[in-house]
Amino acid sequence: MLHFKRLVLLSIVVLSALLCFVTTTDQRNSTNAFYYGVLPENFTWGASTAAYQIEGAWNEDGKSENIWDRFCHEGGHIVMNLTGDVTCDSYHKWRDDITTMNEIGLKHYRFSLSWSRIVPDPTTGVVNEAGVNFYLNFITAVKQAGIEPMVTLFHWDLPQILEDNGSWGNETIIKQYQHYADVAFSRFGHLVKYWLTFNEPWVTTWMGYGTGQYAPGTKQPATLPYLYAHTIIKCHATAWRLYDTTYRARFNGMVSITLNTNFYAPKNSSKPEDVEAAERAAQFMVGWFAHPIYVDGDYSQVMKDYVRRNTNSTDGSSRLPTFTDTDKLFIKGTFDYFGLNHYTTSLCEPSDAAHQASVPKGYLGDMEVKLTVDPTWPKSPSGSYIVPWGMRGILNFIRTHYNNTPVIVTENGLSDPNGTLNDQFRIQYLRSYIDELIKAVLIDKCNVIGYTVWTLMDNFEWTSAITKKMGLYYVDFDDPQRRRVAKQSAMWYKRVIADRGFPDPVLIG
Ligand code: BGP
Repeated sequence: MLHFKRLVLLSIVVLSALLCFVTTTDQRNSTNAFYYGVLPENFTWGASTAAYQIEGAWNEDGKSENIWDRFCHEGGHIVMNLTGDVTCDSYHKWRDDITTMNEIGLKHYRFSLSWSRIVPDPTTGVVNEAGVNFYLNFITAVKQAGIEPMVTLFHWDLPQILEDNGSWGNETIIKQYQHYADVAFSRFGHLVKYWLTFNEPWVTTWMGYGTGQYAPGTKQPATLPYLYAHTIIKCHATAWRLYDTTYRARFNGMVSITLNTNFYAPKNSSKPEDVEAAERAAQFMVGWFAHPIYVDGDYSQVMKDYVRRNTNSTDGSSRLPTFTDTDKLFIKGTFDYFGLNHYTTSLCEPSDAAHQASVPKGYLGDMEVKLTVDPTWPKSPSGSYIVPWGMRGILNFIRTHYNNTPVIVTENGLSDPNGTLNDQFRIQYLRSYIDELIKAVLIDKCNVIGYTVWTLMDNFEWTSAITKKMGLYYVDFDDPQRRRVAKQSAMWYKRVIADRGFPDPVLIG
């Protein structure tokens, strides 16, 4: 029996080595190979939400209007003109949320603060004590439940008054954001180990001000995303430096930013131009923010070159703004870990004339990449492609491009159309993506220290509102009590957390 186990162990080692050889060259080849593995004790497992998506109470206790309140109330943007006015009602039902976290055995819970609840009018800076107390009670209770709060300062819900004052184009927002961060660090810092300055600035800037699909619905794809991203990067650095100089010694927390990115794979990995296109797409997406923060304080050379050449100006100027040397020093190194939101993968090849003509002039055209998918990839009910090996790919991209910085996956998950309790396809999705993460850690030595499911419970999924269900818990939005009911995936995830991954049945058997 002992011999048999040794033999099995040996074959696993040999197989892993082989797998490692194959997959470090191209993650695609590992698609079907399930890999048993257990992550270290201190690896943190969690679930995510965001203020606008779960809180409701949009105008209670002194909270001011934000751009998502305005966008939903305006009508014409959201499915069935639904709003987040009540949604999961977590502002009143937060104790129920903590019950669900306990049931699953989460190690951390990621959620966001609503700026307009804490500082309703950032132009005066007056703090709303009712808003602060709401979060203080909530964070204290999460902590008492033995769960680490992971707090996002900004998850897209800009106070409307700041939007009206020139939005991210008016640089006084940097001081206003700094003040808001200061309030959060000083009032909650003793309870919070993980901070995130921004959730997905790519979405804020590109979808809010480029395509206009998201609040506030502005469509200026050539200019505003670049200008606003520039300010957001400065805001991030300002908050990180504030924590570093004023709070770190006392609270010893970790501050970072969460970036969303697909994995960009060459359409044909034996074509150098496709490999280059994949690198360029990644530099335009994750690199847009990560290169300044994690590498050298500045945008990547390829992004600078391509935006300049597509600006096509007579004086050689670019639509991409420039950081001064002082900015670069200030921005470089403003991280304690890497927050990653990852869902899907794109295939890349150089753009051709037809494709260039089909995309709006600006950000998408500037990168000169044609993004496609493999039509054989399975799709989620809401249409996003399920590509588990992309998780391993993007983690390796971060390892090689950003000096193997510790990564926390801050979002990953799947939608379903009806919120079924027997959500086997969600279990399949999470199982395969977590397995690729385990391969990245145990085989490729990627420095991943945490994983977070999007999302704890069905909630207000932006323009899809409550028609897109992504939760581990089902929420009945017709029930005034908004009861939360565990789906199969919640109990499955509980097991994964308790097991720290997928222990090999042969080895433990
Ligand atoms: C992320 C957001 C989340 C959530 C999630 C849903 O971009 O940070 O708030 O909405 O996406 O995923 P998707 O709608 O891309 O399937």
